Amino acid sequence: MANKKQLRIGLVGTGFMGRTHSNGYKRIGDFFPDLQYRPVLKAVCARREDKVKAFAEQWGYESYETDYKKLIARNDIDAIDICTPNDSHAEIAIAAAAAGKIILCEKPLARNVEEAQKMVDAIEKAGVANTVWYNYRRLPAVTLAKQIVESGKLGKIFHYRANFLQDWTISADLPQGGEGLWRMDINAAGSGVTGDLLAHCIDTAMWINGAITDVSAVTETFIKERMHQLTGKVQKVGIDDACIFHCHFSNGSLGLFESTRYARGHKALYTFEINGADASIRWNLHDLNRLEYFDHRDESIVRGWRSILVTDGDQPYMKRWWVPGLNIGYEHSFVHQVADFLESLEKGAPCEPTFRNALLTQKVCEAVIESANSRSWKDTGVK
Ligand code: SOE
Repeated sequence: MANKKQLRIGLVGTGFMGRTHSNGYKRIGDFFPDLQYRPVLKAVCARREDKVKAFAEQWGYESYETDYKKLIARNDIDAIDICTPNDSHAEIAIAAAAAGKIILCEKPLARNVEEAQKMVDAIEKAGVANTVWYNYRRLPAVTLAKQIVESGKLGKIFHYRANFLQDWTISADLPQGGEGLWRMDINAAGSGVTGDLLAHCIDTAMWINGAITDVSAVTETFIKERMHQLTGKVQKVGIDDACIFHCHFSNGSLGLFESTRYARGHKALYTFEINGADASIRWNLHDLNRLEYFDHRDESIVRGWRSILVTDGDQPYMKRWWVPGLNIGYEHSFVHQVADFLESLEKGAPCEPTFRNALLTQKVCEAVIESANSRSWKDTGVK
């Protein structure tokens, strides 16, 4: 550690994402020992003192704060990592940028394009390093999918198809808002499945297949009113429970995307399939180390879907882990994101997706919601 540069982390938020990010920081020293930067878990921040204190003890943070402004004001913090509900991303990021901090922000960047644009302006004015945690990019099989598409093996791309299916909000008795349920509250989240789940699909899709230029969407809110956990009152539900959209990519291919929290039996099934003139690939999160590949150029008697177990040392990230044939999991995508971020600091290069890149995903999400509301095609403004 003596010869390493420290990146002193101030984490804001102690929920599910606070845990995934903290785990990411903690694994780096053991599995990416060659990186020059080492994260130091300096402080964690959340409003409730009992919770933040317990989180700091459990995850090994040296200290805690209950006010993010105090965290940002500290001289012993280099980077602010935002893991709070979406409604506070902009406020915290803009304050952190003004204080010259490096910023990592959980997805989606913001609730809407207006907020996201302000965040981009703030970090670019401050000139601080930044990234947004679209973690699925960094699963080895997903990174390999990008490499295969970039190699041209698929030929001209015709179709990109993605789903993100869950079933946790079907009960009408589930309240909206407050702890654990802020994703159900339009004011806290900005949107429903579009910003929460389709944002992942859109980020991966534009990373692999280029810009989504225009969209036509339909959304549905199956349960129109729910009790709000904070007020105790029954209130209108403002989020989209389900969203389906189709779109054009700038490379001429067609996209088809579906997300819902009402697909009984599915907890977090993220899938995509890409069809090109010569070959196709498909992937699903429940078998995350596997990439399936079909090549029409194979001799017909052996032609069929190949099942590639992405665990070899020459496949993305895998030389860092075990030996060929042994799987890694969901949490490793966050470790990889930390590793890539630290490497980008070392090189002085941007770590994608930067805030500016995540703004593009935000633009597509917003166009999707606008299209559904107006029942018309919408340009995304992304090229
Ligand atoms: C929602 O249930 C959720 O936790 C998303 O917020 C995450 O981004 C996704 O990766 C898993 O599902």
